[in-house]
Amino acid sequence: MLERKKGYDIVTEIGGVRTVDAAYDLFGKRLDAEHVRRIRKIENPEVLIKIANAIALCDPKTVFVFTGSEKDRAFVRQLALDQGEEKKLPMKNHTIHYDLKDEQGRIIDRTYYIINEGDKVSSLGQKMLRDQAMKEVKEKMGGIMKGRTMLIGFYIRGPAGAPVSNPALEITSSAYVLHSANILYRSAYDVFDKEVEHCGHFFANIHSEGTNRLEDLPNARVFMDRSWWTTYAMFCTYAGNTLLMKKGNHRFAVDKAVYLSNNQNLSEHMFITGINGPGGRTTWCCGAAPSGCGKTTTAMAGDKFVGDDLAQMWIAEDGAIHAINPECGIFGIVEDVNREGDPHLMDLLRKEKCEVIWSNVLIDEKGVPHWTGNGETPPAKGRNFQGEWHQGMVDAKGKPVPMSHPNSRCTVSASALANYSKENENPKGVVARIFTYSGRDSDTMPPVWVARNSDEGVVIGACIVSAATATEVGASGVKRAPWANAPFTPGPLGDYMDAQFKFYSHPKIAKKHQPILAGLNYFLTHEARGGTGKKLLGEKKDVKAWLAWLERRVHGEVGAIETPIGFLPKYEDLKQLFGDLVKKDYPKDLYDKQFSLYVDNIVARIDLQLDAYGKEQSVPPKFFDIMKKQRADLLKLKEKFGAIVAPDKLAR
Ligand code: SPV
Ligand code: MN
Repeated sequence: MLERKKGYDIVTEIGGVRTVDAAYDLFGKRLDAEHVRRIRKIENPEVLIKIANAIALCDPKTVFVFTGSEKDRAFVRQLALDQGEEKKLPMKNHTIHYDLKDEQGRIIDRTYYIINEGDKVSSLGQKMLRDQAMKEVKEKMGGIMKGRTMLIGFYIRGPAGAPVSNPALEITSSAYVLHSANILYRSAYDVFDKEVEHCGHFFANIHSEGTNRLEDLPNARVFMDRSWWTTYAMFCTYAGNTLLMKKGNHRFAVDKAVYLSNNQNLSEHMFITGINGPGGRTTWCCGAAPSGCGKTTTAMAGDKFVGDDLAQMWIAEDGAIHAINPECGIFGIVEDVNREGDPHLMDLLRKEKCEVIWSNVLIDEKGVPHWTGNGETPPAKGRNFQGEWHQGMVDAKGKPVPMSHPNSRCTVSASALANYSKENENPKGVVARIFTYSGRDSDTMPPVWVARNSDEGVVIGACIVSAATATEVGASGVKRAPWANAPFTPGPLGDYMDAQFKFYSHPKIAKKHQPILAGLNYFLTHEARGGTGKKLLGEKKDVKAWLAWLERRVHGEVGAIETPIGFLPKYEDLKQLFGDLVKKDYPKDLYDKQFSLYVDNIVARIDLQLDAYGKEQSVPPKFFDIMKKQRADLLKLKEKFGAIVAPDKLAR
């Protein structure tokens, strides 16, 4: 359950502005004439009151109302340079931003949902009661913008007019944050009132980096108020902690889909990409993967790029699942981005194509960015996320300091990509037919498999596991990563799972638009399949073959081998697709390694999930039924064929 507007709105409680007149009064005192004129163009009372209270809380010296004009965009870029948050690089419109060396990812240990007494939150999230959160916000954010400029931006998460787009305010003292917002989101100053009226709500985000010293980091907080759809972030700069229009508001969109959409919306941590098929058709695919597991690369492997991080879906009147990307840019990890695997993204990074905000990479003496895995010759020295750097450098514990932080990023506009699709601007979205789930799984699941029905597909999503990545500060080991969306799922996972079951089996979905749900895994190693070493069995570019196989499968053009975990591709089909699309041979022995069922591993994985979900509240019984049936059927196979079952044994 989710109760909107329960308890009090913290910023209003602290700021004390409760009427439009009081808001205007405050604007008159705090804004210059031009910005009063700008803010007066906004008429929605709740928006005006929220902004006035943010000003009252943070106490900035000046207030800048961002209209989205070219002139305003230039102002924000310049301010980021003047405030020292970004530095110009020799390549035109490229800048570098550094986050403090101890804030190179999301600070999950200092991130909280603000809740009311009795509210249930996900077992994977931290919560704080409203009164306590108010105390912290007041203490830590009171007067935090003294002597500074507050920037106020109006955006829409998604194309204007789409039924699941959400208007959002970004209020910050960081010009880097607003600059990033201007690349990643659609500015909506002119249509903000209309969009708020259409949706009946807006998301609000208030951030200040404060003094931004290393010693401030213990005081850093990320708060998300589920009842008032407002976020607060302080003493931090990493965009995943500060540009809360991204993952902060994604969490609100997840709540909205799970609790308020009648099972007709989903909000997912998924890319959206179009795959060209025979006869000139395009089939749209959405895919989930935990942060740092190749989601951007998979999106780029498509022929028509829409988005690489977030997807919001709804079942439309035509009986199809439509999807939009709430964003219009990429905040992408650069590690391992290279010519071979990511030619389109490389073009933006290495040629003078568009604005790029680099973060936390190495800048050499000539002002050129470098990062680990770029396939180029590394420089001897330079400056990176932790200061001066040289080849062979080790930290105080003797550990090598990498050239770039593994969570180093680039912020670019998606429209600059050679494979960008204008469908990203279509308020009707794209009709999505393929949904994939993947993780960083070195030893268990095959590169691609398709669920036999939507319920089994939901279970594939529920069972993603992944090696920890650098996107969260302090994370290590192998973790469960349900739907790759659990870090952004505010409510109990059982509620989320129930919403997934109901969405994908919704009677409104027409037969001809029925989607397929599939698992993907790029990370099987030689050592897990009888060889030696941690080298991967596949290559990045193989993704094209897996996606193409799914494209043919959803159109009923390729057969499959039925197994207890779902359908596996047939060798001949893959061989053909590898030859045509990846331009390489696909040997049968590689197929056997990749697609044989390693029964003991899969059963161990099922047991892990049964155990973990057994401890969660309100998990639909269907989940346990499916897992137990798969387990029993796998053990039957083992009895008949042994612990390693080659796909040919199951082919009929
Ligand atoms: C991710 O980590 O999933 C990202 C970047 O997309 S962040 O904004 O940190 O969430
Ligand atoms: Mn993400």
